[in-house]
Amino acid sequence: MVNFSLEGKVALVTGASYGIGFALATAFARQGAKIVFNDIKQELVDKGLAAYKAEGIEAKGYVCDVTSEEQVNAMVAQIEKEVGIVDILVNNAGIIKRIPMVEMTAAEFRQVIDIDLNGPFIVSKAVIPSMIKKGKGKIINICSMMSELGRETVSAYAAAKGGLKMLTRNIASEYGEYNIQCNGIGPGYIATPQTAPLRERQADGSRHPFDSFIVAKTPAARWGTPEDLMGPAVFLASDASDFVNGHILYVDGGILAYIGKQPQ
Ligand code: NAP
Ligand code: GCO
Repeated sequence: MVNFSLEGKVALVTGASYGIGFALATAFARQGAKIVFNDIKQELVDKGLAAYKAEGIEAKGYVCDVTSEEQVNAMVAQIEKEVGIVDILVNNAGIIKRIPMVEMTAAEFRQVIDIDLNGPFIVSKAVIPSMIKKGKGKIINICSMMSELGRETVSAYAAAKGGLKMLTRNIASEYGEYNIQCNGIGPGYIATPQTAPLRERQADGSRHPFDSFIVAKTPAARWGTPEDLMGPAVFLASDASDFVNGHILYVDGGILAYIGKQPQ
């Protein structure tokens, strides 16, 4: 019997007040998981709690910056005390800066690496010891098309997401013997606040050139939605994927397989 249930499991999704993280946490809750999430501002945690409540989900939210090992360790200790050991971790929190590399400051580059790569390291390091004691655990890192491809202006993000792909494989390699599975989800281009600038209508009401470009590059001929990621995430969070480890599951509508539609 294939088991996709998450009944009674504690799922921590970082940066999950809205966007992809919120969608994944909602999917986990519908499979029976207890949801805990964090954001860097109380007002966003409160906004997230209200949004979960509107979905009938009694989540618990914590103010925590994933780049702070002190804040992360305190949050995980509080979760273990108030809710239970984290069974499922989704390293979702992330930012992007779209700046030509030679114009990007070292501080801007470091900030993206800190949140998108150091953050998943810090949070994974905080939850793995209890997963080892429990004899099982699931870690899902939210990678990207930029784990495989580059493009203008996203050097820091691509470096971070490429590193996150290899961190995923290394956690799988180092902790697989403790029945911990660490996999990645590589979303394609998803309609969330993070990509809103790439979809903004032009002054004349026409589509953003990047919007048209992505639709032409995607066999599905559309942007993805956070809902498209729910099923793959439930699979990787459930017992159904216990023999899947170190894998990056691309959920991209086919972009990585496709040369792109020939211009008419
Ligand atoms: P989003 O809408 O910008 O949401 C990102 C979330 O991360 C926000 O809740 C944000 O909180 C939080 N966050 C940022 N820095 C944080 C920190 N230091 N500590 C804790 N939380 C922090 O992004 P999204 O589109 O949902 O993307 C979520 C993840 O998917 C990211 O890792 C992104 O790189 C990845 N991804 C997105 C796409 C896409 O097309 N949208 C595709 C592939 C991968 P604040 O609002 O307080 O900043
Ligand atoms: C960009 C986009 C992408 C998406 C995503 C694609 O500027 O190219 O923001 O990076 O966020 O990572 O998988």
